[in-house]
Amino acid sequence: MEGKIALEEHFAIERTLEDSARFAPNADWPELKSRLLDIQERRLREMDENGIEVMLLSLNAPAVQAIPDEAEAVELARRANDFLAEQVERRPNRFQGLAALPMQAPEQAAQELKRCIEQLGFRGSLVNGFSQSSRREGAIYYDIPDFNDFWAEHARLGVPFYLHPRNPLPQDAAIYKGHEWLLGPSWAFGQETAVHALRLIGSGLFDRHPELTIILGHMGEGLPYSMWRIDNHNKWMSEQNNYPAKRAVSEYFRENFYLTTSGNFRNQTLIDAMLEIGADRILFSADWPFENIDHAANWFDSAAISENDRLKIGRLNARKLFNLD
Ligand code: GRE
Ligand code: ZN
Repeated sequence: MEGKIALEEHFAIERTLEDSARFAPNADWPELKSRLLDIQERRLREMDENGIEVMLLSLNAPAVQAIPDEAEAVELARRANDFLAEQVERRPNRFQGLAALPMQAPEQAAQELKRCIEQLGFRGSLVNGFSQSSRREGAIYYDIPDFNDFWAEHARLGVPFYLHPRNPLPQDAAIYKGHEWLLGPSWAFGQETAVHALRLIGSGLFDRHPELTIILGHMGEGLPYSMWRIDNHNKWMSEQNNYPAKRAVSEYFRENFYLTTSGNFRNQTLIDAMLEIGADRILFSADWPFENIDHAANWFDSAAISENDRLKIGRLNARKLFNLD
C-alpha cells in the first residue's frame, strides 16, 4: 500500500544515543546506532521503498524520562525538540514531530508541549513511560494529582499523547531477576506500559478530560486481549472493580485510546485489536529503527483485512487524528 503514515519511529541525538545501546548485542550496535542517527537518508529511502509517505518522529527511550535532574531533563527535551523541528522543516511532507516532554517537572512539561505544538508545529507528544526525579523516590506515574494541570493543557491543545514503553526500575523488576531476557520488548515493556495505561484509566483521568487521546504501541501492549477479563472480574462477587473512574475500563479503552501496529506484525493480534477497539482506532507503525520497515510494511500490505480497513489503518485514521492535510 502506498501513502502509509507511521508514528512510532525513533531517532537519537548524541546525548541520548547510549540509552539504546543496552538493547542491541555488541555486534548489532553499529547498525542500530547508524539507523538512530540518520533521518534524511537511509530512513527516507526505506520509506520510499515501502510505501510510507510520512513518519511522525520521536526521540529514543528512555531519554528524558530517565534524567533525575529536572533542570537537565527540561533542557534536554528542549534541545531534542529543536533538533527535530529542524529535521522536519527540511521535509515537512515526509516528516512530522512528536514532542519529548520533561514529565518529572509537570509545569515545564506543559509549557514545552505548548511550545512544540504552537511554535514548532508538532502533532502531539511521545513520552517514554514513567519518569524519575531527584525530588522523589521511585517511578513517577502520571495518574497522580501533580499532573492535573498538565493533562488539562494537553487536552486543551487537542493533540494525542503517545505512551511509549521503558523498562521498570531495578527495584520494581524483582520478578525478572535471573530472567533478563524478559526485559525490553519481549515482555517487560508491554507489562510496564499496560499497567501505566490502566492506572490512567482507573484514576478517572478520562472523566475529567473525555476528549483526551492516548496512543499505545505494539497493538495495545496486550490490553485488547485482556479487556473482557479486566471488566468482568469475577462478576458474581458483590465487590466489583473499585477505582475512582466512573465507568468500565473497556469504555475508556474504546473512547480515549488508539493503538499502533508497532513491532507487532501479526494477523491474529491485529484482528483481536480490531474486534476490541475497532479499525477506526488502529494506526500503522513500524517502530524503526528497532524493527525493520520492510518487515512492518510487507506484513501490513498483505494482512488479512479488508481494503477499506487497510486504508484506514495505514493512512486515513492518522491523517484525521493528527490533522495531516
Ligand atoms: C523502542 O523504543 O520501541 C524499543 C527500544 C529498545 C528495544 C526495542 C524497542 O527502545 O522496540
Ligand atoms: Zn518504540
